[in-house]
Amino acid sequence: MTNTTLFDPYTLGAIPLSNRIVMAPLTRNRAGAGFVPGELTAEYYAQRASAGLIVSEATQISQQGQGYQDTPGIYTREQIEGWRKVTAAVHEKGGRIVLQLWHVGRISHVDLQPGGGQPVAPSAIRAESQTFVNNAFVDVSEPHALGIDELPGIVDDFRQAAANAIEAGFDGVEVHGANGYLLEQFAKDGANVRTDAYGGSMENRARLMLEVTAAVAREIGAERTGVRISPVSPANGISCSDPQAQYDYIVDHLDALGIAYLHVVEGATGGPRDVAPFDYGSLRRRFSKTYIANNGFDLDLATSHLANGEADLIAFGRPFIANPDLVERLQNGAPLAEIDPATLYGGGAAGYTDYPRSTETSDS
Ligand code: 8OZ
Repeated sequence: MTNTTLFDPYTLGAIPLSNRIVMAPLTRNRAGAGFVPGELTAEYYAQRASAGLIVSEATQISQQGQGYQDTPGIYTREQIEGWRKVTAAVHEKGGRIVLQLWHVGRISHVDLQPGGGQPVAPSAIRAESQTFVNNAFVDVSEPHALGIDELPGIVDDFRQAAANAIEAGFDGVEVHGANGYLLEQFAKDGANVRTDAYGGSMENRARLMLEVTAAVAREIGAERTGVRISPVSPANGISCSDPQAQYDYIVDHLDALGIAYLHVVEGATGGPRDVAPFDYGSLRRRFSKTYIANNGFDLDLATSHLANGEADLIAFGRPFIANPDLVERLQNGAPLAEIDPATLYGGGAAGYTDYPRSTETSDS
């Protein structure tokens, strides 16, 4: 047991944090034309800058990597300039923010892909999942299997996106290796039936995630690089027959890269923590640097996790949507506001930047 609390400062690799509360990545679908984040997004993140660390919403590294309408990118000059406004606004408030680098793989639709082509995947297996495009939920499109000669280009897109993130003023990046998207599609055998060096064995399935992370860490520094994983989450129609062995292997090799943090969605993303048996302590022990735990935490569970040494930092997702001052509310025991599900994805300021701070509520 330790006396560490959520409100104690922490040093995450190269990034000093004022507390141990992380704002988890949250997709909000409010990017403007050209998938560029604007002033409203800067205001949204600045309102939440009292988090020790903000992990941005998932951000596509290329047009091919996009799977939902109006999500932001980090592959054009305009996107870099848009994000610069966000990082400046967060830093102005004393906050810290990393960018989550995203390639959706098969969780996409032809209407979002370059030239209206098929989405890409490790294998030509369509996910039992839906995406949001043309203002409607629709089944994802049939993907095509990536040729082995196409993989270096994807690794390089991640590398370039990481460089762009640093140019845009981010404190670091998080590689999105979770939730049924491209890197997890390679890692989990429910989506990967390849017979080349990127499929079959545990080592082969882990290869793309490890190559991407190594390229990103080489580009911007391991001390500014994190990875998010979700070993047992069925999100986006994915499955894995050997998650403990596979993720023990992945985490051993992520640790060898010397990256700053591991961010683990424990259980089903946005759902039950006990969806399947899994020993997260095994990942914690294998990873020598910062372990961020996520999924379904409240103050009590977060406090006991820190006290028991089960995590260094705790990431809260949905509570940050309706509580821009979540850190202060947790610290003061103030009640938490509930989200309006109708304004989660897309739209403007309503349900995005208009949730009041606790003090504003009691003053009015
Ligand atoms: C909700 C809606 C769309 C995408 C994830 C990036 O689950 C997402 C996402 C979440 O990681």
